[in-house]
Amino acid sequence: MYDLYVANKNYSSWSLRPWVLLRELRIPFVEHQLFFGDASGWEAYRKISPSGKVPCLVDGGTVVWDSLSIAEYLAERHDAVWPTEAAARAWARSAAAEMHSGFNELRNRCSMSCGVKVRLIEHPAALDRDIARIGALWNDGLRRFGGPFLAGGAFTAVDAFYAPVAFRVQTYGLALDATADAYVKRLLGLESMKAWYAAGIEETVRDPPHETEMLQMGTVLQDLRAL
Ligand SMILES: N[C@@H](CCC(=O)N[C@@H](CS)C(=O)NCC(=O)O)C(=O)O
Repeated sequence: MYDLYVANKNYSSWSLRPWVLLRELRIPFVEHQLFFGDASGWEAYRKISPSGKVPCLVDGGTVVWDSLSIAEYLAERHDAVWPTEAAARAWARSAAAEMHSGFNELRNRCSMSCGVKVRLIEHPAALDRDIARIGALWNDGLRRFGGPFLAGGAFTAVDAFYAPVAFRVQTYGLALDATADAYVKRLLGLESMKAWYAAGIEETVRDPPHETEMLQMGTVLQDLRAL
């Protein structure tokens, strides 16, 4: 049985990736949750994960401490993590890597906060470029491999890597074309995503740095989180 360490479901986009992947592939795991701001919890966690960051997967004596590495580790043990067809697999890996190492403007300006609706104060060209690229990439995958998921008929790791973007689109009301928008709705409608969201809005712990960052970037229109 795998142990997966994640942080606050409201905020932690990196944690969501392996969590939603494991859930969608029906791979059993034990979840351990840390909360931002709980200094002693994170201190203890550094003895488990060398980077001290979430997510981290522990499989017996093996520690895997990065979301992309976790996907690859799981792929060595479970068939359905990446598409079976080589061209689809290459596309999916490239798209997941693009998310892993890019889209900085989207990531910095629109930090994940599932339970909140925000109107951005500024909408710079760099953000439009990130959103346009994501829309084009999704359209390409959906058309090339026939959907309803990015690399074909099944949810794979590439969908897990873009799952946090679906929450960002919902929070910040980001405009996408109809095909990309339908894909966001498809992701948000997955049982795993609904469970993550429900747990996220039930969280009462607030992380001041995340809240401050969000308020610097936008105006909160609606806060659906439990008090
Ligand atoms: N490249 C890492 C990034 C992980 C990451 O930045 N995690 C953040 C939270 S979402 C974290 O753990 N921050 C805690 C800290 O920096 O102390 C991955 O993909 O797993």
